[in-house]
This record gives sequence, C-alpha cells and structure tokens, in this order.
Amino acid sequence: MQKTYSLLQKIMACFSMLLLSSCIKISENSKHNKKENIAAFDWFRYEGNDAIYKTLSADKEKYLNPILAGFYPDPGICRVHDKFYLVNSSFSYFPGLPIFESTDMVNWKQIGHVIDRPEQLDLKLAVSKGLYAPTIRYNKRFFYVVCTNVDAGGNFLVTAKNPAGPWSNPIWLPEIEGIDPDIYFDDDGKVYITHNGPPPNNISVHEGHRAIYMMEFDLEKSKTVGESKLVVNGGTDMSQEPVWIEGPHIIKKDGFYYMICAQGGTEYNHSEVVFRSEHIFGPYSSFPNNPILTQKHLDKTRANPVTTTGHADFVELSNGDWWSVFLGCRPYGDDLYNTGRETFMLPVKWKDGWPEIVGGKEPIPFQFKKPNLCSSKENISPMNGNFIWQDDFNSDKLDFKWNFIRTPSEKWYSLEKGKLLIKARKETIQTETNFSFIGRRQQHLNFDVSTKVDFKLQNQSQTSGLLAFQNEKSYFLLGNRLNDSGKQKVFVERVSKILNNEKREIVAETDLQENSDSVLYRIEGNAGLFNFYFKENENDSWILLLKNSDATILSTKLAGGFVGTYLGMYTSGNHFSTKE
Ligand code: 6LW
Repeated sequence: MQKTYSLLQKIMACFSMLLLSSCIKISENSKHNKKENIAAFDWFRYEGNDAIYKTLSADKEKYLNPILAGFYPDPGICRVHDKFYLVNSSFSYFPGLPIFESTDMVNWKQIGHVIDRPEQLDLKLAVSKGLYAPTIRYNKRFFYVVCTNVDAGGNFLVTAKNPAGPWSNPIWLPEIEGIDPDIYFDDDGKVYITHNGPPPNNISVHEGHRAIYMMEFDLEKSKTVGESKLVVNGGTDMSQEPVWIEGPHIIKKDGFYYMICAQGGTEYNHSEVVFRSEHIFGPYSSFPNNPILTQKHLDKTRANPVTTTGHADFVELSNGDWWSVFLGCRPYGDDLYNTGRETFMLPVKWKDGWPEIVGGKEPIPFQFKKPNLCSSKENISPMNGNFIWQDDFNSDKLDFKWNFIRTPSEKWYSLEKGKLLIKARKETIQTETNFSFIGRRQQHLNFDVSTKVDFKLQNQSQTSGLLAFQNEKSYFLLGNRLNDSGKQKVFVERVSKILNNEKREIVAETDLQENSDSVLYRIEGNAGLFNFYFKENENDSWILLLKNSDATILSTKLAGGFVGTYLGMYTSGNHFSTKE
C-alpha cells in the first residue's frame, strides 16, 4: 500500500514537474511573445521653430496669433464669470472635441475632451468625417455642447456640470438636418438651435447653395419643438450666388438678435458675415458692410500670409468688451499648409448697431494688444510660439495632446515604467480602423520631431516607427522592417495621390548596422520639405536617410479633408503583408 502510494506519488510528482515546466515554458513564451508584439516607445520630442515668431519682439502687452497653433478649427467659445472655455472640431480623432480653459484668453490650458468615452460615440469613419464644428454655451450651472457627428448619427447635444468632464452621453437631435448647430438661451427662458442645412425644398439655385434654419428646443424634454424655420437662404445676397453659408451663432445685444455665419467655404474664399433681426426667427437683414472678416482679397504674394479666415464665435468680457475667435491658416506656398486650420483671435468693435472684427479685412496680425484681463500666473504648456515639448511617458495617463485615429475598441497601449507600450496589431494605416497610432498635432511650419522605440521584429510583415499622417492616402512612415535574409532595414514609405497615385512606395531604405531592436527616428519639417533621419544609439549622430522630400503631399490642398497633419508613433504586425 505504502509502496503503491509512493510510486503513485512519484508518478504524480513527475507529472506535476512536467506540467509545471511546460507551464513555465508557456508563460515564458507568452512573456516573450508579448514583448515581441509590443513596440516600446521611450520618449517623444517635438520642437517647433517658426521664423515668424523670431521676428516679433517680446511684448507683455501683446498676445500671439494663432492662439491655438495647429489643427484646432471651428472654435466655439463661452465665458462663465472670469473663465473662458473654448472647443474645436476633431473629426474622427479620439478623444474628440478638445476643450480649453483660460482666464486671460491668451494662455489656454487643455482641461480635457468633450468626447472621451467610447460609449459616447464610436468614431469608425473616414478621417475628415465625424465631429464637426461644436458650439459651447453655459446656462444655469450647466455647460452645453452641440455638435454634428457627420455620417454617424448627425446632430447631438451633450451637457456637463464641470467642463473638464464628465460630459453626458449624446442626446441625438434627429429632427435637425445638416451641420454646425448653435444653441442659444434667450432671456425669456426659451432655447433655440440654429444650423446649416440644404437649400429650401432641396433645390440648389447654384452650386454651394445652402441655408440656415432655426428650431425651438425644449430643454426639459431634451426635444426640438415644431419645425425648422428658414432664417437665411443662401447667404448675404442671393444675386451674388453666395456659397456655403454655415457655422451660425446667435448673440443678443441692445434688443437685436445677431446671427454671425461663415460664408464662402472653408478654403481661400472663406469669410464671416453678420445678419440681425428684432425677432429671433427673423426676418434677418444682412450687414451692408459684410463680410466682417476675410483675407480673400489681399495680395497673394504678401509676406507671412494668414488665409481662409472665417467660422467665428464671439464672447463678451465682463467689462463689456467683445472678442472673436475664428479659424485661419498659415500657408508656406500657394495655398499650401500642412498644419490644418488653426484658432486665431481679434477684438470686435460695435458701431451703429453692427459688430466688426477689428482689422478683419487687413492682414491678420501675429501679435496684437491683449484683452483687458489679468494675466494668468499659471504655468501652462504653450499652444503657440516656438517651444520644445517632450513626453518621457512617466505618467500613468496619456497627456491630453495625444490622440488616436478613431475610437479604440480594445486597450492596445499601456504606460509602464517610463515607456509607452503599443501593441503591433493586424490593423494598418491603409485600413479605416483604429490602427495602433498615437499622435499629436504638427503645430509649426518648421518642426523637428523624434522618438526612440524598441521593437523585436519577428517577421517581414511587422514595423514600428514615426508617422506623419494626414490620411491613409497621404502620409510618410519612417520605420524598420526585416528583409528576406533577416536583416533589418530602415525605410521611408510614402503614399500620395499626386506623386504615386495612392500607391505605397518605399522612397528610401538602408540597412541597420547593429541589427539591434532599438532605433531612434527623426523627421525635420521645413514647410513643404521634410528630412528623415535615424540612428541606433542615443549618443550617435543622426544619419540622414532622405533629404528634402516633397511634403506638400501632406497639405490640405493636395491631401484634401478638414484635418491637419499628425505626428506620432505607429506599429503594426501586418503592415507589409497587406499590399495596397
Ligand atoms: C464646418 C464648417 C466649416 O462644419 O468647415 O469652416 C466645416 N467652416 O462650418 C468643417 O470644419
């Protein structure tokens, strides 16, 4: 009995040893596998160096334009006591609708995103679809943001007690067609939503013919009341065939309702115009001196042009001064800009019952006298001017500057021990998915961006590296990959509609000498020309892989769409197994 028992015991012991060792193997393997599928980014450095800022002398009385540099279009602004809040469009980037707070309107601190939970919205869309043109307003202890999720639900409203969040889930507004909703709280307690929509009876009298409609909104029931009423047909003057009337905002002053709107389309001919009426639903008359903001008539060859200005919102300070925020672009060539549409600011002056943006039809100044507000003492990370920004990934949360493309459906990244670990998944840049990319905006015409990544390449499909991205048809990827004989190559892949008919093309490639898993990447951007560098050790000098590559392919003019260039970290387990 005893013998049998001890024999059994021995057998059991052997078996469990076997099991344990195979378990150890499995866990070692999975640990190994885990590492092998993970790109570990050590740090990310962004430096912006625009020549224009060097020509301006430091002046404590003045602020810099743009107030938010880089892709921050369609600004909406409101004031609550002594604080200002500003939101921007973000299209299919997640988290969506960045929100900023300021006490002096000069230093803007990002306090969060209005859309930051996947349950709020699932952005599974083309890059320039998704979240367009939000309006932010405050009424009786609540903040309201109305916005459009283009091609995925349409117009919606979200609310919050704290602008830093949490914001509610969307209340969808199916009765409201079109885009660019505004919410207006009248003195009598009534609420109105004003928006862009198709021309009356869906009949376009000319190309780009749109209209502005208004609807009452029942706040308690969170429902629209009655029908949308036409308030502006076409724009300022139908005989001039105005195009793309949009982005309305309602303001009340001295017994008049003012409606400011963008007109001309969000390109070179963009402008801001104003209408007024004694009654909320109109009739609205157009200001005889419209537009109140545009750069379209100015000499195209002027130095340091700001173009495309329009899509404004107004805010009144507690001292009765009025200011306007609006979008504009900083081209480096003939209507070429990679930085997208940015947020600018200028004062508003009222004269004879009409508002005008001060100097709105002259070249937009890069420096202007500050609003009459106390300067913020807080140390706020700069949103304009020349600066260096580095993330060493020592926090347990991603900085608000980082974005994903589309809503993540799984957690494929983590911050661990000073590294940002990103899983190389099957998704690639070419797919309209939430591929493994974490990026930030290009905020300067001239920039220098670099990162260090450790990634154990196991097969020829994988890659990781630094991505300059406008959309899946317009990007540069600087990364590494394995060749047929297991040697590591560092490469630049380019995709462009203009240069190579949207085909993926390796435009530069060389061997990595050490075949180690760690590579440093750097892209130096000089307006429309990019240089690509790499090295294998921090202390080495950078090796130039590709010089003066034509980066106009990342401009809005050539890439299309409404966003600006993102720079960031990318990895995929499948990048080279999917041929386009
Ligand atoms: C936005 C429209 C516009 O909905 O561009 O500049 C569109 N104005 O109002 C996208 O940002």
